[in-house]
Amino acid sequence: MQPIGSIKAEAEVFLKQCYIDEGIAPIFPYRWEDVEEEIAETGTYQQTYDELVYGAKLAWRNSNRCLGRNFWHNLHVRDMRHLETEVEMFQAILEHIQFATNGGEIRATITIFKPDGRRFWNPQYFQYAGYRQPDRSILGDPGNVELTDQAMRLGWHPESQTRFDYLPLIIQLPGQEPRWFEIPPQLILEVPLTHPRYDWFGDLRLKWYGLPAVSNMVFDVGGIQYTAAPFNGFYMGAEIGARNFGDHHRYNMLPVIAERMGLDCSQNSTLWRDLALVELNIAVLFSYHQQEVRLLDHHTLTESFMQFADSEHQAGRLVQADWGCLVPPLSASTTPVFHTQFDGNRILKPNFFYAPLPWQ
Ligand code: NRG
Repeated sequence: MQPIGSIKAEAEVFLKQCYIDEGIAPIFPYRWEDVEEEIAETGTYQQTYDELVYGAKLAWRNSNRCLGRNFWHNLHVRDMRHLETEVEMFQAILEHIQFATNGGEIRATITIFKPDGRRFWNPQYFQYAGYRQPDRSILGDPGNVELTDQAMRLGWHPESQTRFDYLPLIIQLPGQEPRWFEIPPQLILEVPLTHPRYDWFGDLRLKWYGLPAVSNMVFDVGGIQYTAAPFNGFYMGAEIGARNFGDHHRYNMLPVIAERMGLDCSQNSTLWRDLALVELNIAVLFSYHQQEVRLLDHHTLTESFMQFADSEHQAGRLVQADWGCLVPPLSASTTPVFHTQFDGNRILKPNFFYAPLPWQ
């Protein structure tokens, strides 16, 4: 529980801004009177649906590491604060998945649960397990080894271990043991990767999911911390092509692809990694487009981010940005963001924050 003083101070700043921006400033004093009373009586206050919607959009706009912020106006906000049990929450997540996936026409969506410390252990709805092998290699996604250990500790056991097993969704209510739930596979839109010129690419049997839904960040708004408020936008191709499959400590596919391409991998200076990286990214963009699953390439998305910066300036606001996170992980200097110095990297609220790992 946070001190009343800080809830009150943050609530006042947030609500004032909300009512001014929404063009209903004259209502603010009445609303504030009620909120002050509610905080005095209960130590906290209930935000209205409209305040929640406004706050969630602002939190997105304030996310210094997000390149997709030009779309901040288009966020679907699902108010699920009335739900109590893990089963009810899981049901709401399945609905989130269906609504947001929308047959590939991904819709940016956030589902907000009761702000009582409940949380998801998974960083995203969809995460592939990473299994430790006897020879110390990892089967699956090495990025998820710890979460996989935790899921197994809680009693989850996959029928057979493959490179692409979805981990169960782990939900924990305050003061209780976490419970896990398996997401029905038919709800998960997946994209098998193929390449427009390399027929052998399909033989690698790579695939990824369409919906990046972040479930481990705290939505912090007006003095209230929504510890379970999963949200999604859509992918930038390079998240998958450069990082998830390209990183040495993830699926590490560059050596395999370079070999299939017949590149000379004996020296760094042949740039075999760079050549393989570009072809891998082409495969991601090509496959998602062909299957009509919404995502953007890093050129188009960074251009859209520059439009966001322009419109923010036109609205008289500064653009807070974490340059190092916004610059795409390949071909950085071919994108406009690389050549731009933004106004600062201050953390404004409302915003989304990381919480400490739940099992530590
Ligand atoms: N890089 C991660 C996903 C992080 C969030 N990315 C988004 N978020 N696009 C990955 O899975 O590759 N979003 O809300 O759209």
